[in-house]
Amino acid sequence: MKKVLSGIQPSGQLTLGNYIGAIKSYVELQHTHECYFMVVDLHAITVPQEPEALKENSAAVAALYLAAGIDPAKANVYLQSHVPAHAELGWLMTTLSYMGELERMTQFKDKSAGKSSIGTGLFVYPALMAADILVYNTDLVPVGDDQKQHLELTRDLAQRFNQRFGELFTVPEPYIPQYGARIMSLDDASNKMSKSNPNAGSYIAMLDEPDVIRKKISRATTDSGREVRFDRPEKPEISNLMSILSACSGLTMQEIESKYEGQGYGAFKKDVAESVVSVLEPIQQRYRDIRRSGELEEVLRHGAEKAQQASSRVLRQVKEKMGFLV
Ligand code: AQP
Repeated sequence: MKKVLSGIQPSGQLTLGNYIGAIKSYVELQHTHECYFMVVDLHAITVPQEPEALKENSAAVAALYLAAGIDPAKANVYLQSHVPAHAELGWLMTTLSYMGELERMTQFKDKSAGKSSIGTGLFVYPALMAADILVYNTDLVPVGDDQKQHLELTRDLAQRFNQRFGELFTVPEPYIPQYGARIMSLDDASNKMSKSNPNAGSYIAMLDEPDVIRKKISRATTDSGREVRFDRPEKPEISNLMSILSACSGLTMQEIESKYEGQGYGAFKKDVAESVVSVLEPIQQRYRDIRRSGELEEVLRHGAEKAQQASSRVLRQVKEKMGFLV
């Protein structure tokens, strides 16, 4: 069975972007692959996090995984910080990476832009992400297209290691959903929808109340004109809402275009909102049950145990090849 690994940072409330671009694929992949779905808390601290908020957000991300349909009997669900091999291989990968290649990462450039002091963790984090993936010899990594560059770096580091120390790492491939690989912000379709955006109107949180979702979508910026047409360069805002509707309803872009022909934006936006509510409302209900039940702790402990077994085998091989006494 091929292996899949992915993770989401507990750096705020998960958004519809996280759901469509990541979690939705996780749920599908668990049936056909050996899956490792982490809460990447070590990544979250590359920007400052309040300790209490980090704890709550970590539990919330894990509970949302389960609520969205990830089955802990099929997939390993755990916190990155509970499996020390990640941080250990992260250091080894850091020593294999070059300043120049890390400096080229657009996410680093975006997150550090305009800051007077930039954390070192933010800079070296792609090496930790590479370790997360390589420590299981992962085949496939479901990522939104914003993460493609980091995956390229992972592939380079895997090949560099294999050339220098002998074949060991699987060189992983990205798995990118056709639509929804990049859900954009509701107030400006030139930015991706992001949980750390200070304007809550720019994103739909997976735990937003249905009426809040309706309000946010009705207020979403729209392009001029009244034609519902998928055309990212000419109609970025409408194309974004179409991607959301397509991901939440299963309709193709063509079906959406013909359904709203001659109707203007009003009816279309209403249906986008209802499709999102119909996907998120049952997840929210299950989320509340999971948080109340107290089952999370056991799921995370069990997931970490299995991940620990798998990762320590590969880490040992890495250390042997690099010349550590093991
Ligand atoms: N807007 C998005 N559209 C599609 N996919 C998205 N992802 C995130 N936002 C979108 C995918 O979700 C996974 C986990 O992302 P993350 O939360 O660990 O980091 P991120 O990509 O930096 O997400 P955010 O919301 O923008 O977080 P902050 O604001 O904390 O930096 C990834 O697979 C990502 O592609």
